[in-house]
This record gives sequence, structure tokens and C-alpha cells, in this order.
Amino acid sequence: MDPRREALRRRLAELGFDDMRVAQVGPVSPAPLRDWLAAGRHADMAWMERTAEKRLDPGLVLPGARSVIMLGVNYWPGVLRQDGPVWARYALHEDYHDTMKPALVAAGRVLEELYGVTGEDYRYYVDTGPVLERGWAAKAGLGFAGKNAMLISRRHGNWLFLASILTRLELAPDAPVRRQQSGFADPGLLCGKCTRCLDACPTQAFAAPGVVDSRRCISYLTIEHKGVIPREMRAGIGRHIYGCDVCLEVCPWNRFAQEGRRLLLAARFELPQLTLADLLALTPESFATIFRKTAIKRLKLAGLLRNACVVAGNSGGPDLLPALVRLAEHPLPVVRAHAVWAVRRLAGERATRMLNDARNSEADAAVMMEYQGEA
Ligand code: B12
Ligand code: SF4
Ligand code: SF4
Repeated sequence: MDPRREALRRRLAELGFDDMRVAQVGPVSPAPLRDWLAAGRHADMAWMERTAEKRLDPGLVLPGARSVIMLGVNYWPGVLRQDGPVWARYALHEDYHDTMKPALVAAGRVLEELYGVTGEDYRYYVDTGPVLERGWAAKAGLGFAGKNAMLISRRHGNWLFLASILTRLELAPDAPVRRQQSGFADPGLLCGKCTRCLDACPTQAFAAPGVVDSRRCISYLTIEHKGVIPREMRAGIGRHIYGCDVCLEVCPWNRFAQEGRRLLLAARFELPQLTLADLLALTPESFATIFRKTAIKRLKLAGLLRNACVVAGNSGGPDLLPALVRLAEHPLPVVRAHAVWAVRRLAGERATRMLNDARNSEADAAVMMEYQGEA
């Protein structure tokens, strides 16, 4: 093996990346992404549609790209109790988008040093770039495609953030995981007869093995979706305040997962200690202080209050009613809508009286709808 490759692997591990594999850039079968978009499974994520051509052709992202270096960072936090509102585990760290960027800058410098390339010869991304990260990671053998749509590593289970460096360098490709030749073309090939993730999804979001319909996915509804959450989806959200790990948690491949080194991810394990009452009482100031360095800041206070109202409606008790009634008069309609729904769910017939003042001053048509029909 080229000694530079070993040096690259070692230096990237020192930077905090837990795995590194290389895929050769080649044609990407367009059907899975195109079919997914055509069926509307990206919901309101219009950016997925806008960037589709680039996702299917790395040459449009970096002309002359020959290799993709796929990187994984293990974020398994170990066993965590979440008795109240439940957070996706990835959110219980400082925002990985922010913490991985400096490490990727450093990784680029390592490439320059070892291979004599310049900054023009590579481009790095984590999550937000127009790259089909799971497909390339599968092709590079970083893991394989599970029926839960996740890239599953045999070393880390599915608790792996992905990042990519597209480069014009011709690097020797690594082999995909045995029996899986084309990345995500065959999701679930290494799952055998297991269907645990498909069965466990609380909102039946899998349109097929490996294919998530975002419109039904709690992760989408609580993180990416900006407006009112469709009423029929709210009960299925249960106690999920931000994101969802159900289809990840049940996967038996996680038995090999070891707690992450956290070189790139400072833990924020205090978040599960926040009660629903704490969340419903958040102010712009307390929100900024608590969530400043986390991915949750992107949701903004209104989004988190919206989610907290849904969780309260699903799992709260009468003690939360005063806070919810107050939120029914919040300045933002999206918060009012979900607060009204939660009060009606928790208070039953008493809701009409409790919401009287809020209803009398309501001018927003969407919020008015929440006073009607079944909660
Ligand atoms: C949009 C998006 C979402 C959407 C849609 C999810 C989905 N399943 O597509 C929503 C908001 C629902 C979501 C949720 C989550 N997400 Co997300 N998401 C993305 C994002 C930005 C794009 C994914 C995408 O392109 N989807 C479209 C579908 C059609 O593509 P796909 O699933 O990747 O697989 C297709 C292609 O790879 C293609 N294909 C087939 N063969 C081949 C071969 C080759 C060579 C290539 C290139 C492609 C290819 O066909 C596949 C199947 O249709 C990626 C980051 C990125 N830039 O890739 C993160 C990403 C997939 N998400 C991630 C995470 C962690 C999550 C959550 C766990 C977060 C949470 N706890 O709430 C959940 C998990 C839900 C699930 N089971 O998928 C991680 C996954 C890490 C991993 N180990 O797999 C990623 C990679 C972000 C990151 N950088 O770490 N996500
Ligand atoms: S993240 Fe949750 S809602 Fe989305 S597909 Fe997985 S189990 Fe279903
Ligand atoms: S839970 Fe079972 S079916 Fe789902 S990804 Fe894991 S092994 Fe595959």
C-alpha cells in the first residue's frame, strides 16, 4: 500500500475521524433519488430538488473529481436515560456541522502536504453539501445500506456522522462491504430477514426498505419542517422533541458500537434533564443561552416551542395547562396553533373555557382551524 495512504489514515484519525475509506467517482444510478423526489418524499425540502443534478454527478460539484474520501465520526454516547422529552442522540453534542468544519479544513491541509495538491483540487462537505453521502460511504465500504436507510458500520453500528472530501486526486478505491456491490442500490442486503426498524417506526415512514417518506418521518417533522405539523402526524410524534432515533436504536448491528471518542463532539448530555415545563417556559434569552452551540439553535425558539406543545399534548399532564394556555396567546401563529391543540387534548371539555380569551383575540385562519374538529 502507498505509505501516504497509511499516513493519511493516521493523521485523519488524530484529527478525530473514526474511519476513512475511499470510493472512485463513477456514474451514479439516478433512479433512487429521482424516484424519491418524484414521489414527493422530500416533503418541503426544496433544496433537495434544486441540488439533485449535482448530487447525481460529483463532476458538477468539483469538475474533474476522481475520488471521494468518506469520513465517519462515531457519536454513540453510551446508554442514556431519557424519561421526559426525547432528543435524537446526535443533538446531544455540540453542533457537528460546526465542530467538524475545522477538522475538515485541517484534513484538507493534510492532503495538500501528503499529495502536493492545492485547495482547488478538493472540496469538503458535512451533511449540507450536494453529495449523496450514504451512497458514497457504502461504495467506499465505510459500511452498508440498512433497511433503516442508514449507513451501518460493522464497527460503529449506525451511530456515525458522515463527511466527504471530493478530490481530483486518483486514489486507490477501497472495496465495498462484502456482497454489496453498488452502495445503496440494494438496501437491506446485509440485514437478512430482519425487519425490526421497519416495524418499529412510530409513524410508518418507510415507503419501502431503505426508503424514507419524509412527510411521515418524525425527524423531518420536528427538525426540517418549518410550519404547522399536520394534525394527523402529531400523535405519532409521542415524546420526540427533536429528531428520532427509533429505527436506529432497534438495529442489532449496534451491538458492536463503542462510546465515541468525542474529539470533535463536546457532549451536551444535560439536555435530557430539561423537563417539558422547562421547555414550555423558554424565552428568547434562555433559548439562546442553552442551545447556542447545538444543532437545535437552527430550529429557533418557535420551532422548539411548537414541538414542546406537541409532546405536551401527547404525554403531558394537567400541570402543564397554564403554560400551554399562555402559549395559545404567543405572538407567533405556529406556536399558538400547537398550544391550542395541546390544551384541547389535555383539558377535554374544559378547554373551551380555558381558551376563551385566546380564541377571542385570534385573527389567524390556520390557528382558528385548531379550535375546530377533533384535537
Ligand atoms: C435529507 C436528509 C434527511 C431527510 C430524509 C432522510 C432520507 N432517508 O433520505 C430526513 C430529514 C428525514 C433525515 C432524517 C435523518 N437523518 Co438525515 N440526511 C439527509 C441528507 C441531507 C440527504 C439524504 C438524501 O440524499 N436522501 C435522499 C435519498 C433518496 O438518498 P439516500 O438515503 O442517501 O440513499 C440513496 C442514494 O445513496 C442512492 N444510491 C444508491 N446506490 C448508490 C450508489 C452510489 C455510489 C451513490 C453515490 C448513491 C447511490 O440511492 C439511495 C436510496 O434511495 C443527508 C446528508 C447528505 N448530504 O447525504 C443526511 C444524513 C443521511 N442524515 C443523517 C442522520 C443522522 C439522520 C437521522 C438519524 C437524524 C435523527 N436522529 O433524527 C434521521 C434518520 C432517518 C432515516 N432513517 O433516514 C446522517 C446519516 C448517517 C448514517 N450513518 O447513515 C446523514 C448522512 C448526515 C451526516 N452527514 O451524517 N435526513
Ligand atoms: S427516524 Fe423515526 S420516524 Fe423517521 S423513519 Fe426512523 S423511526 Fe421512522
Ligand atoms: S434493524 Fe434489522 S432490518 Fe433494520 S437496518 Fe438493522 S439489521 Fe437491517
